[in-house]
Amino acid sequence: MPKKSQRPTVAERTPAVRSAQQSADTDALVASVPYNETKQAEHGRTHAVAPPEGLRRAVDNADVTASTRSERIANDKVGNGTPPLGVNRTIDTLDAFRVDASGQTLTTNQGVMIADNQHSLKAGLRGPTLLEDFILREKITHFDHERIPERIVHARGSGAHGYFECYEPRPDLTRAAPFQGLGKRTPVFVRFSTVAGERGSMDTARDARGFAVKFYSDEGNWDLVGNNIPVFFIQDAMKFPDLVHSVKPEPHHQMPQAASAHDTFWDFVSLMPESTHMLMWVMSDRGIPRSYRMMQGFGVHSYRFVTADGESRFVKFHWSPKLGTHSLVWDEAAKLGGADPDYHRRDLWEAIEAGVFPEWELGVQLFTEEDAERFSFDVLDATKLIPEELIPVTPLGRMVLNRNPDNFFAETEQVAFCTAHVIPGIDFSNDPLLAGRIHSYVDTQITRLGGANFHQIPINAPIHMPFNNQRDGMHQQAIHRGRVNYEPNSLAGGCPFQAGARGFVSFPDPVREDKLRGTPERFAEHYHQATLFYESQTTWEQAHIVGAFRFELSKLTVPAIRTRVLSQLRNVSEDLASRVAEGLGMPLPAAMPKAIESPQPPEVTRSAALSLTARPGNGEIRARQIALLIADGVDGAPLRALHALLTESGAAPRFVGPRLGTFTTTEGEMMTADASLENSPSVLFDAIVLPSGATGIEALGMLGQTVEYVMNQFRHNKPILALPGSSVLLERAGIPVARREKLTALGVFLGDDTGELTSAFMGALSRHRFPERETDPPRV
Ligand code: HDE
Repeated sequence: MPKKSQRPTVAERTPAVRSAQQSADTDALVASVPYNETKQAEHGRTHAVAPPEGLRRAVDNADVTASTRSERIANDKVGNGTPPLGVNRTIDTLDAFRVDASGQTLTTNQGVMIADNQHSLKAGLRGPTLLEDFILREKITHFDHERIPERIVHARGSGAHGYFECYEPRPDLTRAAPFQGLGKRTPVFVRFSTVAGERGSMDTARDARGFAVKFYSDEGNWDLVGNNIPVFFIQDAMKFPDLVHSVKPEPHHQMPQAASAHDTFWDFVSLMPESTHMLMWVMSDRGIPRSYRMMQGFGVHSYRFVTADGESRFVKFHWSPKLGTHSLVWDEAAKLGGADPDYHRRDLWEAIEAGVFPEWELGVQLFTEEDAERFSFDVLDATKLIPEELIPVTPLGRMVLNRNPDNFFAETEQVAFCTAHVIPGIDFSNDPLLAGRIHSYVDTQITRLGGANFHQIPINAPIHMPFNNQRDGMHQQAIHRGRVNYEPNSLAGGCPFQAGARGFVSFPDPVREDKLRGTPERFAEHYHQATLFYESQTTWEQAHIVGAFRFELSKLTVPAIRTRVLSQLRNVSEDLASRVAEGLGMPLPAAMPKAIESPQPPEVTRSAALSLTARPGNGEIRARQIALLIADGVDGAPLRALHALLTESGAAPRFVGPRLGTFTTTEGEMMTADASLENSPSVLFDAIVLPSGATGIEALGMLGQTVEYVMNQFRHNKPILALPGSSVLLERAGIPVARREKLTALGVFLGDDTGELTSAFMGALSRHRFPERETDPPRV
């Protein structure tokens, strides 16, 4: 090819000259590749683990790789006629896709201005509507197709944008891009979810929570699709459809919604003893988190970290919330389902809107093949965790969520996570559950998001530009320039060419085995870690587990399933099994026979890290919801002072009255209610304040809703501040007020000194709950 400087510019060339030049340069380009010189490098082990870069040639004349020589014709639609060489615009930032109609007129989808958006086109004012009304038909047709299939599991969820920040470069552990710079920030999108419920189901159902993080790294998208529980129900992907069918609403009548408390679920899990460990977690308070912001996340499976030198270690991922791990209590969760089905969605949204950005630390448990061999359990078994006593968690960075989506559908609904989305430095283990997931997630998007091009939807597109020879398909957004859609090629100078060792190279894990369907021996031990979990809980956490099993099993209609579950629980703990049996009024059956007679003994029988109390959090009360009850005749001054103090601390105090509107305080001032006892029941609040002022107290005391408020706050172990004189409201709710010190220790503050009470209350808020208050059954 002639040198660039000697060539006429494109404008100088006549069409005939351009055409001749294109042909000559094309021929020269192709001739510069007389044979496929990379062919030799496609064979042998050395190249398999360190593949070479692909064949390529520079192309000076853009006409050579163009689809058409007319590509320099410009207009408002095709652009300015500058061929986009080496660019894939479909990955533009979300800003490029945001739509805002400020100052704009209504148009059809074809950009035609709509004169009248009120009326369909009719033959006469009272006449028939005309088929030619393309405006009406376009509007209705689009509306008819607004919904897409919901996720088959994890349908209900909420998402937010943010970033992952690396503490320090860790090339010694992995070459994965997010871990390669001091303070390096990688954009993320996170979606939290429940598993079983449908898209409109309540947030507070007892369930595992999804914790899916998409890292938009500069080496491609990495999705860490985890849960708030470190283990799973099953060991092999083959059982996933059975598990999900059993927990979803029963097929004959589609009940119950978002609940595992029904026959089919317990029938299945009691025949699948490997689910016992996960059952313990779901029946614990982990199944009813206070907030997405206050739960841990886990990658669950063993993955691999791989360094640039090809060194690999296994890794388990842990997200740990800065606010600590906190949960609801069951009675509260059930009531919240009615009071605010969007409880977790609202909490996440409002916290981010308020600038209270949720934060988690990402840590890893790192272990070698040899460590894995030594353990009494198999690290490929997703029903087992690795106790932190065996392998501690190494912190690598933090994640902050600081931006709500613009549009729920475009971002949160259309985001497509996939365990197969890994980047250089991250690889898989042979966990058979993970293998099924690697297939499932892409597969499901093809139906859910309408075809194979879902990766081009803005929220799913990487920031690292994708180039390949995949073409066409439903909803293709890219307009691929040129005629080359295959590799190797010489007509496009070999581009796009393979990256060689710079790209993703699978860790060369040696495999030489018989082809068979089966499970390794160590997978057959089903109970040690369930026992470990139960034994590692505080007494109140154990009581909640007992209560949860009792509740769930009490909902079954087939007594024999209850019996079977009890026999399963006997293999976990005699204490647990007998307390659940007692609560159900049933005798204890014989323990279920175990799949393995003499398993290896467990290394750890108690692990402090498994209790929620291991992570109290940083004690901050920002974004916590506090109700201050008001009515005509309350003392305004102490309430206003407290309101100011709470606001200053970043909490979200709200005045709650018998109705909305204003009330007159004892000082004769007006006080406005932000919410009413009717529209905002006490379950929505983390704490309440009962006012002083005899008339106001009397007015509130007349209302059954006040009694309910106080009763529920007490039953749900949340702090209660009773300003002077208001202890009568406690009494009406059945709370014995005679032993004041005892109540103080239980987070109920009453007395005459407002200042003292306030400081005790503020301290109690950072503790969240006082489970010491509980009795089973509740006395209040
Ligand atoms: Fe999923 N899972 N899963 N899962 N999962 C889906 O993918 C699947 C499993 C998890 O916010 C689906 O895009 C199989 C474990 C989360 O969009 C689907 C198996 C863990 C989310 C799917 C599992 C998860 C999903 C449905 C067993 C914790 C929501 C829609 C082999 C580590 C992601 C979708 C989001 C979603 C399949 C087991 C977590 C059908 C086959 C274990 C957080 O592809």
